This record gives sequence, structure tokens and C-alpha cells, in this order.
Amino acid sequence: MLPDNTSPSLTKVSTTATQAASPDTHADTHCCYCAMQCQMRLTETLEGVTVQGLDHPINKTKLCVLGQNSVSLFDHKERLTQPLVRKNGRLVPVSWHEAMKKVVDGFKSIQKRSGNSANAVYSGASVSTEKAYLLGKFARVALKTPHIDYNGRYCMSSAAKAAIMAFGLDRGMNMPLEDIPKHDLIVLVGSNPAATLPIIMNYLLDAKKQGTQFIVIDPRKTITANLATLHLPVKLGGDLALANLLLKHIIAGGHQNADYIAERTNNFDNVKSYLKSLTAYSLSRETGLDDTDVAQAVQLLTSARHPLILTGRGNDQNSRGVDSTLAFINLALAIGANYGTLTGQANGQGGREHGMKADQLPGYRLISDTAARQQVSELWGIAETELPQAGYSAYELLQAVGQKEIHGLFVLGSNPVVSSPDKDNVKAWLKDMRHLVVVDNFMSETASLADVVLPGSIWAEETGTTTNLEGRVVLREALKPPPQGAKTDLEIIIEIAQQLGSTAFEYDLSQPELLPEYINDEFRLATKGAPADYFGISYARLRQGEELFWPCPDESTTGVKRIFEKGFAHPDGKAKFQVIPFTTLAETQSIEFPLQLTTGRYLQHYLTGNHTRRSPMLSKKMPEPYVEIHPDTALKLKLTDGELARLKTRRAESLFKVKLSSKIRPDVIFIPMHWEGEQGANRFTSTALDPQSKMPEFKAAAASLTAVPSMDDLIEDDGMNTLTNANRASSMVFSSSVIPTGIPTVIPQDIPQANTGSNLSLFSFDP
Ligand SMILES: Nc1nc2c(c(=O)[nH]1)N[C@H]1C(S)=C(S)[C@@H](COP(=O)(O)OP(=O)(O)OC[C@H]3O[C@@H](n4cnc5c(=O)[nH]c(N)nc54)[C@H](O)[C@@H]3O)O[C@H]1N2
Ligand SMILES: Nc1nc2c(c(=O)[nH]1)N[C@H]1C(S)=C(S)[C@@H](COP(=O)(O)OP(=O)(O)OC[C@H]3O[C@@H](n4cnc5c(=O)[nH]c(N)nc54)[C@H](O)[C@@H]3O)O[C@H]1N2
Ligand code: SF4
Ligand SMILES: [Mo]
Repeated sequence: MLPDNTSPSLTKVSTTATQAASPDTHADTHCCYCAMQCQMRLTETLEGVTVQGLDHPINKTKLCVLGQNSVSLFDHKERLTQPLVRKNGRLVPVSWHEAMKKVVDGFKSIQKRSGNSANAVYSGASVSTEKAYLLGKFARVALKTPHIDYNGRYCMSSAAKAAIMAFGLDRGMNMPLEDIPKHDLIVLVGSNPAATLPIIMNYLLDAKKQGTQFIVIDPRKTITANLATLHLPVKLGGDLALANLLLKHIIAGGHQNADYIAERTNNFDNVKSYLKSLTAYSLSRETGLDDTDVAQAVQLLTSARHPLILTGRGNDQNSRGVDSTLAFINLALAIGANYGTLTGQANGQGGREHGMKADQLPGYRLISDTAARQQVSELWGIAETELPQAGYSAYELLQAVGQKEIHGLFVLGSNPVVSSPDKDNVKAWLKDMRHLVVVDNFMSETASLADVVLPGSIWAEETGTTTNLEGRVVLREALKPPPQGAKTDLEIIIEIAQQLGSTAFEYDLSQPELLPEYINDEFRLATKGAPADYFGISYARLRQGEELFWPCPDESTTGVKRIFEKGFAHPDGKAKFQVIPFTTLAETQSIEFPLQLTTGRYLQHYLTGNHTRRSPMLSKKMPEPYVEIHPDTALKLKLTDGELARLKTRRAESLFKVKLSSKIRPDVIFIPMHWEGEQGANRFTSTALDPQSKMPEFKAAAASLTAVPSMDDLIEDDGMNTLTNANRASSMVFSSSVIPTGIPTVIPQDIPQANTGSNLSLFSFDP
């Protein structure tokens, strides 16, 4: 039973403020972590910075444990406050003048020796839209390179691609959070919002209280799955087959929504005949699910009046993530359901719209679009012919570093050495390259390899806008400037561009606090008339507390909350069913690697953990990663809870502490992605990419797990145990028959009552 505590959160963090704090300076901002973008008030008191959730439509005063701990970033003793330059193999502190000279000389000499395309930019969607926009301009105009991509390639690229194909436009949820409880059936596919978008749980719980049924599709019975009327512990990557199987059954029973299909969609008949060519038996085998569970899912889907299907990264982070997502969109369209994908990063939506993507210009337009090229190059003061065409996607860009095609790399807002697949290779490539420049606020694994590290700002040190998972634009006000020695990210980007000689970056640097609004005004012009039109969204309106959604073409409108209410974004206003040829995951199990490894998140840590592992409270709550395994499998492999085991895939091996959980499929093991070094999840993942989106296969790798002999065993039998255990693992072959069926659904008392304030321990790790 989870406590009902509806009090707002208030966390006080004692700091040793380096700057004289005037009592009670405050700023209203939005959280630096997930895509909910909860509103918070930061107050600087003599004892340090405090945080309080505000009564905003998104979060209604609540903050999760990450938001509450965001203030631990202020005045942290490990904060980067000096530029560092590599000398004799070591990073040493230098003046800004020396560091900037090294940065600029490095990029210029590469331009001269190897051409403009030998430099590149790699960014992330934690940063504000102003920075995202400016980074796109920086790459194309100051560095004059086509190569810029960002961590969203590893995040939303498959879901975004699928939405564009099916609907003609990608705006994550398509509708506001307030609509969630209006649905009588909610299907969550590969999403664990109790840990990853905790405050959205309030909306899901409201729905549950009103009688909404839930289907949760996840190989683990997560805390989120406590909501479920039906939990489907799908085989890794079985989502594509499952969506097809459900649709096949629905069509066979004549339960499709014929009116909706006729009025609002195209291409249904082709999907219908394609599905006829697939047998239910072969699809069912791919799902790894019990037929009775699938039948119950069909029954729930066909009896719902207002269903909603929401997909997350468990569904789309593999080498056919676009297809899996399209298959669920087909299912949604066939029954007239709403569909959304849950964006992850703080500015995951805004970050994927305005030119940080390799093939994109601001406003969610392709860089190959002639009219867009004309508009944007005019605004930037260059000839259209000077604007580069599309560059490499994220992983391809890193591969080009490895192949010595790209020699100079500017990284801001990402930690690719930890977040990229098969990361040991990426580490070697970046270590070996000629000129790596990283702007970060804390030393990351990527920054530690750099030739120059520049100390940038944290979120609350620079005003900026973000777009949350609903498509709502919010304003984050700065609390204070960066600490002595650090600069704001915008200042750093502009200074480098100016020193590279770009006349398109003649911004006034004398008052850095004015830059964000100035750049926002330019950015709004760059999106005028585009699909993601932000022209009507000004700082003044946001400061007045207006609720604004994109597209918002002028100041007379507040934008569009329900973007597909009247029609989809294809020219005929209809959504397009997609025929999806069946393919399998890139990596298959073998005698040597009989298990399937998947990776994901803990509530207490954020992405590569560069911030959250430094929070004393969060790292105390979750100090290390575990490998999660089903007790039956563990028994066969002679693994004990809390003991070390050797995890191995075709790329790497390392030791992890075992965590037994009866809530995970017996053929699946799970590790989190938040640690670096030996326990970095991406030492184990494969480099297979989705051919359409270039998303890596983060969520499925063939693996083995073997017991590590204790010192006593080693002394007794001379290390032969390792061999014995490895052989034991090899002899295990898993089939769907091992999956426990009839996982009990939750009794109402077990459902979290509210996801509130300081009581977020209620979502503490309990897989
Ligand atoms: N606390 C916290 N919150 C975060 C983040 C964080 O790092 N920490 N990151 C943010 C970001 S950037 C993102 S993108 C989101 C991600 O948010 P989610 O998508 O919710 O996160 P994941 O844990 O990656 O994956 C969700 C679930 O997918 C399941 N899964 C794994 N493989 C499969 C599969 O083949 N099929 C299906 N159906 N399910 C599978 C996993 O068991 C897991 O429970 O979270 C955001 N919020
Ligand atoms: N195995 C596996 N790998 C994954 C995933 C998975 O589920 N499994 N998920 C993928 C997903 S969904 C994502 S989004 C990516 C994330 O991958 P990354 O982008 O590599 O992860 P972050 O931890 O967000 O890295 C952000 C870096 O920028 C810094 N930073 C944060 N804010 C700012 C800022 O305002 N200014 C500056 N200058 N620096 C800042 C942080 O300190 C940190 O070093 O990882 C992907 N990789
Ligand atoms: S749910 Fe938590 S991490 Fe996400 S924005 Fe809100 S407070 Fe921040
Ligand atoms: Mo993400």
C-alpha cells in the first residue's frame, strides 16, 4: 500500500555558496531532467538553494525525487569552473584566452588540412531550444560543416520517424496531459513512467481511479505494471509481432472501426491483406506470450470506447524500432484509438525540431527543402548555396571519427562515450582523434578524453525555453549566472563562432543574460511558416503565464493542444497505414549467449549519470547497478542474490551484482544505463542500427551470465568453477514455455494513490 501524501515538495540543500547570496532571490523555472518539465521555484537563501514544486498545469505542485535533488548541482565541489587543456597527456587548468585559442586554432587547422566537413558537432536535448537552434547554426555557418547530430538519435528518432510516416508530423503525445484520464483503456508499450516520467503517474492514477483499464507490455513487471489489468511480458523485440497479431485478430473478428478507417485513414486494405499472409502461429511464437493473454488483450482493445496507445523506448530502441512503432500506430488507427509516444529528455521535443538533427533546419523542416533553405540562409546572412546539405547521424558521425574522416568534434550537452553502443570502440576513437572539444558542467567520461574542456552552465544559470512531451513550450528563468570561471553555453558557442570569423554571430556579449531572448526572437523568425511554427511564442507571453503549444504562428493564438483533432498532417488530412515487412532483431541468441540482455533506467539516476551520480542523496539511494534476473534462471545458473556474476556479450564482459526478481521474463536480464567504465551498459550493446532512423539496438543483445567463483572455490579446485559455470550457462536454451503465465493482476490497494512530493520513495527500485 502506498501512502497518500499530497503535500508539495520542499527540499533544502545546504551549500557552501561561493557567491554572496542575497537572501530570498528566486527564479521560477522548469526541471532539468525529464520531458514532463515540471515547474519549480528555486530560491537562494543564505543556507543554499531550495526547490519547491509550483502549482502549474503540468505538475500541480509535485516534483519527483530527481526534481527535488536538482539543486544538489549548485555549488557542487566537483563543478567545472576552469577551462582545461591537454598538455603532455594531462588536462591542466588554463586561462579562457588560451583555451579558446586552442579550440579555434584546432578547428581552423582541420578546415585547412582536411576541409570543412572534417569538423563536426555532437549535442543533446537537455539543453534549451535557443541552444539547440544556435548549435545548428554554429555547425552549418561557423564551422561550415554538414555534420551535426545529437543524442536524440539514440532516443526519439525511431518514434519520430514513424510518426512522420504515419501522420505527416511528429509531436510526441499529440494531446495535453489533461486528456489522459479521458480514456477508458490505456496501453503502455515498453514504457516505465513510474521510474522515468514519475509525475505523469498522477494522470495515470486519476484514470485508474475513474475505472480506466491498463495493458502494460514489458518483459519486466515494473511498478508501472501495477496499474495493469493485463501485463504482457513480451519477448524482447516481440512488439512488432504482437502489434501485428493483435491487429490480425481484431480484423478476423471484424472489430476494426470501419467509420474511423474510412474517414481518417488511407491504405488499410493493403495492411489487411498483408496481415492475411502471416500466420497467427508464427506471430504468436515471436511474441513469447500466452495465447490466453493475447486473447484478453484483443477483448480489452475491442471493448474500449476511447482507447489510448502510448509507446516508450522499450518498443523503439532496437534495429527495427520504426517498424515496431508503425505496427502499434496501425493498431491504434484500426480501432480509432489515440496514439502518442512518450518523449524522454527535458527538451527532447524542442531539441528534435530545430536543426540539431543531421538532416534538419529549424521548424522541423528538411535541410533538403528548397524553400526552407532559402528562408533560413537569408536569415543567417549567407547564400543558400553555402548552406550544407544533410550530414551523418550520431553513430555514423562517431564512426567517421574512428575512420579518420572527421578530425575535430565539438560536444555540448551529451556524453557519447557512455551513451553510444559498443562504447569501448567509441572511447578509443575519441581518445585518438585530433581535436575534441567538450563543453560540460561536470567532468564526464567524454570530457575526460578531450583536448579542451570548457566549463559551461547548468540549466538554472541561463534562461531558455523547452518544449515538453505534450508540445507545450515553457520558460526556464535563470536563478543566477554561472560560478566564477564558468560561462553560459550561449556565450561559449558565440565566442567560438566569432573567433572562427563568422559574421552571422555578431551578438552582443556584454550582457550575456540578454542573449537568450534575443536568440529566441531570431529563432522564432527561422520557424515562421514551418510545421513546427514558434513565431507566436514570445518570452513576454510565457512570462505572463500563457499556456502555449506549437504550432503557434502568431500572437493572436495560443497554439494547438490537440494537433490531430481535425485532421492529420499529410496533404489529404488522413493518416497512412503502413505495410511493414516482418524482420527479426539484429542479434540472435546462441548456445554461448542463451539469454537476452536489455538496458534501461532507475528512478534515482538520469541517463549517463554525470549529474545524478554526484548527488549524495541519489547515489546513496542507488549506489550501483545490478543485473536483474529471474530466480528460476538464477537457480539453474547457480547465481545468488547479492553475489557477483560475470555478464558477457559478443563485445565485452564484466562483473555485476545479481538482483533476483520474479518479475522479469526468465530469458531476459536487465541492467541500467547510468554508470560508466566497466559497468557501462553500452560496453555490451551491438552497433546494429535501424535502417530508417539509425537508432541503435540498445534494448536487445544476446548474453550469458555466469557465477563468479568465490576465493574458497578457487583455492579448492584451481579455478575450474568458472569453466563449469560457463558450461552450465551454455547448456541452457530458453523457450516461451518457461514464461510464467497468469501473472496476477494487481488488487486495487496496491495501486499507488498519488505520486507526490517527498514521498517518491514509493517508486523506489522494485522491479
Ligand atoms: N529516472 C529517470 N527518468 C528518465 C530518464 C532517466 O535516465 N532516468 N531518461 C529520460 C529519457 S531520455 C528517456 S528516453 C525516457 C525513457 O523512458 P522509458 O521508455 O520508460 O525507459 P526505459 O527504462 O529505457 O524502457 C522502458 C521499459 O522498456 C522495457 N523493455 C525493454 N526491452 C523491451 C522490449 O523489447 N519490448 C518492450 N515492450 N519493452 C521493453 C524495460 O523493461 C523498461 O521497463 O526516460 C526519461 N526519464
Ligand atoms: N544502453 C543504452 N544506451 C542508451 C539508452 C538506453 O536506454 N540504453 N538510452 C539512450 C537515450 S534515450 C538517450 S536520451 C541517450 C542520452 O545520452 P547522453 O546525451 O550521452 O546522456 P546525458 O547523460 O544526458 O549527457 C548529457 C551530458 O551533458 C551534460 N549537460 C547536461 N546539461 C547540460 C547543459 O545545460 N549544458 C552543458 N554544457 N552540458 C550539459 C551532462 O553533464 C552530461 O555530461 O542515451 C542513449 N543510450
Ligand atoms: S517528473 Fe521528475 S524528473 Fe521529470 S520534470 Fe518532473 S520533477 Fe523533473
Ligand atoms: Mo532519451
